[in-house]
Amino acid sequence: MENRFSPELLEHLANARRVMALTGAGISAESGVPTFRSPDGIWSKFKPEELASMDAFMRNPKLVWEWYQYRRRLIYEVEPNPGHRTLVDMEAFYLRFRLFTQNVDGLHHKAGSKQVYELHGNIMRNRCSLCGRRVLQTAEDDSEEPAHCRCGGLMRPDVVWFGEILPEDILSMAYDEAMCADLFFSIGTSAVVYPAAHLPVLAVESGAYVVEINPESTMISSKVHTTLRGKSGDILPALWSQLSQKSHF
Ligand code: BJW
Ligand code: ZN
Repeated sequence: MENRFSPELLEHLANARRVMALTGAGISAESGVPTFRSPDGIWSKFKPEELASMDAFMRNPKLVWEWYQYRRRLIYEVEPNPGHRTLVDMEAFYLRFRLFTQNVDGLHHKAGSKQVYELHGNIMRNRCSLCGRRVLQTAEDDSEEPAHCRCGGLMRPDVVWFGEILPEDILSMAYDEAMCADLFFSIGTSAVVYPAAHLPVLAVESGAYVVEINPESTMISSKVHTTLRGKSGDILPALWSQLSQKSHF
């Protein structure tokens, strides 16, 4: 097999002890889930401020609910791709591997990753906007507007909207991990949404070797050690396979 990756990168992969991966919408693109900011992404058809904020939900709960129902139907139909599956192999291989995702689609779990930290929640769960009670969404639920909780509050998707804080325990773990990692992957994210976008930069500043996998240049491309240009569903398996041959594991 052709040696596509630098010896330096393979050395880092072979010797890493603490590995962190941060994924974004791009890792699910090859599964058929649209990204947010690509030319044909979700935001090209909808304005985020009209849909992904509490203000928007309070203004027009039915519209926001319909948008989430549309996306849920799409996500129920799709399967993880080789990019997701390579992260399952990495979790099994490394002594300490932590996977943080901005994605709400649950595809890492579906691929078989055991421990996934979801920074922006999960689209298949709902949460009461008043008392916080959480309920799983069923595949059969084709409601056209949000239900009321038993407390009277409106149920909403259990995701993190603009202006809302991320789950504190998960964010705090992400910061700790980024500061201690010796190898960090930033995969399929435009790195424009904070605080998640700060994690790869923090990892660089804390001494990790940071690898970005993305077909396009992003806000962090000039700051990381290596950028692998291409689709994560191609790059991740190729990288892992080349490493396996090098290390004979
Ligand atoms: C491929 C590929 C392939 C294609 N293979 N790659 C500091 C500075 C400035 C602003 C702020 C700041 N701190 C907070 C803010 C405000 C705001 C923010 O960041 N705004 C920016 C837009 C400027 N952040 C927040 O409000 C956050 N809350 C917060 O900080 O609370 C504290 C606070 C509160 C109030 C005031 C101040 C502070 C919350 C952010 C929540 C984000 N929520 C969303 C929606 C989730 C629910 C849903 O899905 O509906 O999360 S927005 C959306 O963006 C979604 C994503 O998780 C997130 C990131 O997007 P991602 O994953 O990077 O996707 P894309 O589309 O942008 O990029 C895809 C990439 O894939 C591209 O690069 C492609 O090239 C690549 N790609 N195919 C690999 N095959
Ligand atoms: Zn309630």
